[in-house]
Amino acid sequence: MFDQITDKFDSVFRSLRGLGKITDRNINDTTREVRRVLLDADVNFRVARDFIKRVQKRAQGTKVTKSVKPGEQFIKIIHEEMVQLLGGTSETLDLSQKPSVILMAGLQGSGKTTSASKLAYYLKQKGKKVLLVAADVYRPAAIEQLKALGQKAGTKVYDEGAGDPIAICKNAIDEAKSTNIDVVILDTAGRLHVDGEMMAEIQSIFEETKPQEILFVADGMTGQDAVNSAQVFNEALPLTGIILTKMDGDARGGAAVSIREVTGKPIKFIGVSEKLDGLQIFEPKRIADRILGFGDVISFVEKAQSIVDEKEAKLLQKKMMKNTFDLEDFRGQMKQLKQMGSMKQLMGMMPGMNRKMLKGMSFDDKQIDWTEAIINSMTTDERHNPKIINGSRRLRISKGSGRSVHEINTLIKQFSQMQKMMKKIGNLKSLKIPEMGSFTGLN
Ligand SMILES: Nc1nc2c(ncn2[C@@H]2O[C@H](COP(=O)(O)OP(=O)(O)O)[C@@H](O)[C@H]2O)c(=O)[nH]1
Ligand SMILES: [Mg+2]
Repeated sequence: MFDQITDKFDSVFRSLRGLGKITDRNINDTTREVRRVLLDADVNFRVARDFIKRVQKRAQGTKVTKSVKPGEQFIKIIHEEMVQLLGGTSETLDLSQKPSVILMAGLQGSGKTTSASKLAYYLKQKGKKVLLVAADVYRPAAIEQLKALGQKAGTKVYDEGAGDPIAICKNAIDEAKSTNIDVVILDTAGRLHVDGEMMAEIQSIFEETKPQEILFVADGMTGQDAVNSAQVFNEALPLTGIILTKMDGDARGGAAVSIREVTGKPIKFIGVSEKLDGLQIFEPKRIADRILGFGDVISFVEKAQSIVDEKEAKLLQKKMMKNTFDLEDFRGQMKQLKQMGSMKQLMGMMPGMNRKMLKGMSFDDKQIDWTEAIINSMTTDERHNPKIINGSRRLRISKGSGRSVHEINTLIKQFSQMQKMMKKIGNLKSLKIPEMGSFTGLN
């Protein structure tokens, strides 16, 4: 996601960081560069222009205040403005009615059917009873596609085969009322291009069903085309939000950055894979971090949480507090780390990691294997109490693991430092493993 734009911002920021003073000259230089980065990423030119103006104005304001790191302050302004441009905070769905109706709108191939099913899956996990409605009646394959996806998501699909889409939607809502359904999702037909007939049809569906949510589904790969069609749909229908799909591809970022400002409507979700679980709530700060190359702490934590067993994590925490964390536990941690992917991938998600620097760095993932081999060659006693590992034991472990004595020394030394650190942390009795929710508002 956004690799190109991120790399370019990275180099702009690198020259900014060394800045001794904010002057008119470097404000102009920097904003000119930022503008070019945005335009290269296919950001709408008006959006780019206005963004630059806001950044310029705020940077001018900081000229007089004495700052320790003027460059960092400049970067902060760009970041804050980017978060605002993306909508500031994330917006949720209005599901206050029973049943609530969600209308999916968009061009053919944008991802309406897929997103409708992903939404159904998402809402089902939140305990909602969902009904998917096959209102794209023009291609039999479209109905079959929705039925298949609905089955996978474990939600009911309403269809009448080919028929009048408006009547189908109304009938489906009637059925939802009598069967205690919480949310009805209307999957409508799109065309390849904006077309009068399609607009008339979706407008009639809107008038007859009075949906609480009208979500415009846009293919994030298509850049400004997505923004232009969003604008047309926004004039025809009171959109309540946007779903930007295919963000797992090499989307340049132009649609994500422009669509909110151009339509005035929030991006509510992004599609990040073809699979049912490939839907994420759009969080402006998180996306701004990604675009600007600040790393993605949340993805990192999510990834960690998907692998780390919660019970095990609690146990480890206890051990840390009691200071009984030993090399055996350490080996277990290494294994989990390995499961999370390559070191390079993980480092890339860490905030503050310079992407260019990362590219040139060689992380040896074998290091983990070697460490594992060393620990494997120890006896249980040695793992529990590394202090007993004297010279002759070191030699034996070295032979057994095929690693040098020097490496074994290093590992033991690092481990004892780690233990010391843990002891300190363990003394902070209030240490808690944060719940996922508390990470979403990360600053
Ligand atoms: N990689 C990826 N593919 C997607 C995503 N959303 C939809 N697709 C694919 O895009 C194609 C068109 O999607 P579909 O839901 O049928 O579009 P519709 O015509 O608007 O209903 C399908 O092959 C989907 O699998 C996404 O977020 N990521
Ligand atoms: Mg479809």
